[in-house]
Amino acid sequence: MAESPAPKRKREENEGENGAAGSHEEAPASDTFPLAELSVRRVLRESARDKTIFLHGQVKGASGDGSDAVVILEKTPFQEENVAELLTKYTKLQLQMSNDIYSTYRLFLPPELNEIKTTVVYPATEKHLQKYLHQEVYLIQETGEDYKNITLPFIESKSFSIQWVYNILEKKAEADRIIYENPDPANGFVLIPDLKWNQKQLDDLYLIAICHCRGIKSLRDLTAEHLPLLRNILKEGKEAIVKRFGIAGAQLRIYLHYQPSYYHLHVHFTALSYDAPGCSVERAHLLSDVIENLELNSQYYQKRTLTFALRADEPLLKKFQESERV
Ligand code: M7G
Repeated sequence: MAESPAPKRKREENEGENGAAGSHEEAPASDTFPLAELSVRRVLRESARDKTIFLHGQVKGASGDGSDAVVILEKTPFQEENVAELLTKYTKLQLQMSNDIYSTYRLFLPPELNEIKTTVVYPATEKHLQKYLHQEVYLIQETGEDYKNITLPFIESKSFSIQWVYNILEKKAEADRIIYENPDPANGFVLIPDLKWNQKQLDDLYLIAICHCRGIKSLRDLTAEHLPLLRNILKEGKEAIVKRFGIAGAQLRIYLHYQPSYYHLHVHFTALSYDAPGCSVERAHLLSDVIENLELNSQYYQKRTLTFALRADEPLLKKFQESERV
């Protein structure tokens, strides 16, 4: 994305306060994952296009207990303001081929200009391994009845822990990363950079708004009663993002996932120009549409059929197959 001068200025102004360049982003040594002790078991998924690899490993050695870990390595987008540095501070330029006016090279950079975003889930559960494993996908058309009979009992027994969500809401984790908060217990929320975003460039901007109110599992639970909460998230989330990052509401994609991975209501905010993972039509529901649908009919999301994809070995797919709904 070509950054307009205004957002760029915003980034620089805020770098010390919230940007990843700030030293507060570096975890204390005791919290650091022992990457060197990881033995890689298999590649779960890989994408040449996204320049990402998902690894399943196990930690051995003194600090590890042989538990599973998911490690995601990702080459990050270029930062416009650093490109000039890349071209002057490189350590080696190796010619690969040359033909007439065309040539290709291998450019070697000093480590500080060559970082890899690394996301760790440790200890990882079987469900985390499945989440990242590349698999065939199947489309489910879940009626309101299917939700009550199949999905709800399943998510009540088997969904991911949402402790990380409570840690954010209770300021036990990531408190210094909060971009905005409306503290109202019923209609308030916390806006925070998503795990997927390193905050170094705006091209792949990704934040999430997590509502304070507990017990709203997903889109399926929403009724007109939640309209004040949803309107707050839409309006105040946009205002906070334009203020902090200089990106206007019209350049944001604001949506909920159905199914989500974590069953505590949250809303995704991504840069419109960024093809964010999970923004496909079978998963993303624009918050503005959700609000209008609830204004038309309070029971909209209890009644209508919702479509989503499930991967081949997800246990929920098995439940739909057992009920002959796939
Ligand atoms: P989702 O729709 O429930 O699932 O979204 P998805 O991960 O399949 O998209 C949850 C969102 O929360 C995702 O965008 C995650 O990247 C993000 N997320 C997950 N965790 C465990 C954390 C976390 O610990 N901190 C933050 N800031 N974001 C997280």
